[in-house]
Amino acid sequence: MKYNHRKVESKWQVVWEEREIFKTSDSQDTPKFYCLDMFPYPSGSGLHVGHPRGYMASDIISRYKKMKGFNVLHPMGWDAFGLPAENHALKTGIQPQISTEDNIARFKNQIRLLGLSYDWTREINTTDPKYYKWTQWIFIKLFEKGLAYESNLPINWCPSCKTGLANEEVVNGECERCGTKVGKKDVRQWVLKITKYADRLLNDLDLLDWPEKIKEMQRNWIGRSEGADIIFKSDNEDIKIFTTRPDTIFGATLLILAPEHPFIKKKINLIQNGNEVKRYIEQAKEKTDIERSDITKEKTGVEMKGLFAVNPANGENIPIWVADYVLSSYGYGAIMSVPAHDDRDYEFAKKHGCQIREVISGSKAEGEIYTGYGELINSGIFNGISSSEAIPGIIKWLGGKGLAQESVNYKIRDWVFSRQRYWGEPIPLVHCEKCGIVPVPEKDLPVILPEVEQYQPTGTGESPLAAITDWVNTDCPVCSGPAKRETNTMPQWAGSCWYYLRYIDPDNEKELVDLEKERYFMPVDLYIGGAEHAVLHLLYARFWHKFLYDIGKVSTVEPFQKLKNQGLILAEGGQKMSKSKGNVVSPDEMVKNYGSDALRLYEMFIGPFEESASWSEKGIIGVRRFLEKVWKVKVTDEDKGCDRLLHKTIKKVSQDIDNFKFNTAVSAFMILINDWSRKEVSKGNFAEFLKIFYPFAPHITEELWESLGNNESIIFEKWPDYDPDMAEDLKVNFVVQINGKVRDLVEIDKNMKEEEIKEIVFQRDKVKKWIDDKKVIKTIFVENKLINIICTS
Ligand code: ANZ
Ligand code: ZN
Repeated sequence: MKYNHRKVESKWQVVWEEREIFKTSDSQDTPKFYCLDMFPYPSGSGLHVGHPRGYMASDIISRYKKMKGFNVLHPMGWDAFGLPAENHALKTGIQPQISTEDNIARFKNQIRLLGLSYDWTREINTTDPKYYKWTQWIFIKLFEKGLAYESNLPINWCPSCKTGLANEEVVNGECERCGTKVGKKDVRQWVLKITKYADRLLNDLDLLDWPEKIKEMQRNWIGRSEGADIIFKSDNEDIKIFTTRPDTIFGATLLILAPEHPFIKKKINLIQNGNEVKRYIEQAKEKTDIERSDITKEKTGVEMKGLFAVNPANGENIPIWVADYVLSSYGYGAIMSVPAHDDRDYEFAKKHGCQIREVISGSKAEGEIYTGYGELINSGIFNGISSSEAIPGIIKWLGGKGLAQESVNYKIRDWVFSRQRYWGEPIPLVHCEKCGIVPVPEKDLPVILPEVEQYQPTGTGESPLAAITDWVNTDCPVCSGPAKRETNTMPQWAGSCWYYLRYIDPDNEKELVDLEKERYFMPVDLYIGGAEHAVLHLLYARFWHKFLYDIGKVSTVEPFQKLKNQGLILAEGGQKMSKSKGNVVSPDEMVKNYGSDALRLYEMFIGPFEESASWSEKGIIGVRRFLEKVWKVKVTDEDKGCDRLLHKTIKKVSQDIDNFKFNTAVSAFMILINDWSRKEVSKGNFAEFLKIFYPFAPHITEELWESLGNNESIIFEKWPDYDPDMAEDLKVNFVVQINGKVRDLVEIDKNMKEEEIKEIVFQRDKVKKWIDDKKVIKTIFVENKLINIICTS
């Protein structure tokens, strides 16, 4: 009978659903395994074959763990708030509520066709009020603990999306969503104090089994620097600077302020060239922080003539400059500039003719400066001391005069959390003239996102919700007086900060998650998704999780114990798949033509899981042929005895799944089936093969399993054990003779051919020694026993 994948696959998808075999049990009598996929944003264009590569891997792991006796939690849902649906609404007038629902239906259908083993009874959708009630609840807890605050500082603003953005959403100075250059704007906003968790977010990375690359990106993003705050006095004012190199202070020959520094405004009348300074400050406003800190750009700046600052180490009067490479957003927006030992300061001083004084001795190349640690020179009482001693020494010395103290700085900024857009969770706060800002009481949650007619962002810093007066006007929950609702919405990252908790207890109306269930299922044992979320979702979720830990809602300090990133699948030819390039391969079509099992198997076979790989239609055709060979294996009731290759395959596949080497597991299957296509295979052996093949190609294996006379799904079978002795390659001790005398003994695989053995043998020192410069005349070979090398004597 021919292998008809359409018939087989749709049959089993229905059976699985009807028998609810992927339903996760809440009873806690077996060990659990929580296997989580990053849930998708249901976009309008559907999935391409690259998206589900991670889902296929997590599906293999989930089915494998289930057969190993774990109670597997393997859920799926929808991260459905966000700009694309809203922009679509702007273009077409179709409500985001409706297009989102359509897109989810489409995605779900695509995912179903792949035969993935999700427990759909736990499906969640971040735009469902029953879900976002708890997103709002968490926000209120953050607010109550002083971790959500209102701010009016200038923030990143995307002029195209007409909304504020978090630092993490600005990539190389551009909006993460639309690529428009991001500017600054003064907008009232809600900010979350992620900085309060900076140290824990940094330190606890050590607890995680994550790719080192992602951990390093988070470390850099948090950017912890140890150093000192030092006060420079000028005209009776204190100017505080942050430095990581207090040991260089005797070489601080100028003080440089960021253009936004308040000292400048305050003293503008004392500055002889005040107009020039003002002009410079205006120009600086046009630049982004990225441009300003670009090391390849020329270091511009203006001296503030008539003003001086006192270097607290040596009492010298040093000039004060304004320069835009000093950022107002880091440290105190002021630096002590040490041209002899800092590259940027050196460039600046060279260009503007400022004094350069060496204070650390160290060897350097011609025309360069020394930026390392060393011995102090030109540094008064600290001369001759090493940097490592001088750093605490100088801090202590100046500290005694009240001019310095140890300090730690972070690059990470608080998280700008409000968006001036429509399609997001309303921030559940009320502004009352009498009571101020009041959180909406828990009993009144969720604050439902009202339907609007106009999605147009206003661009004024207010969201489209501000125009719905009967929604905005409300009663104050405290005094019942007239009050107005907060009209900003949450960013697209809010719902994904805690969704993994909701799968554990999706219908709980009293709590975001039942504590006992949480304790059983958490942490997530394996999290699979793209690497592009390194400092966005993966950092934000860790932050919320730690907060939930602090208020006693979760029991683990980290949410995701192990993380794996899937590599991209590129188009044939190596380009990125995209709709605009017209090179997208649709999974639906592949499933139709070759079957879901073929697609799953091919995406695992295509290359190492974490590396990118190019699609090839020939490749999937090859895999499909392999499945046909599996279909045609001749099974017999006769006992054919033990099969060494089968044991070897069980061992290899088990280890490969544990190590995420799905590609080599597929190769192992191919080797086995090639061997089996030449013989008859006993029923028992074939059954063992089906069990290990099942996680990779579940439909065909269910069908073949049934044809062996089984009624239950193969998922309830126990993962096969292998006999370690049988799984070993057979080895033999092989004798090497030279001119009839035994000279060496080598262990080789049984049945090795003469040519292969020669390659090994002639490389051996013991053999080389005896042959030396003699000529080999002939060899005598006895399989599995010996080789006799006859040479000239
Ligand atoms: C004097 C000095 C001498 C410095 C030296 C470095 C080398 P990280 O490691 O990134 O934390 N700095 C401080 N505030 C700044 C700001 N707002 N804008 C631009 N630069 C700023 O860098 C800390 C160093 O960056 C500080 O140490 C300061 O320069 C500079 F041989 O102080 B240093
Ligand atoms: Zn009130």
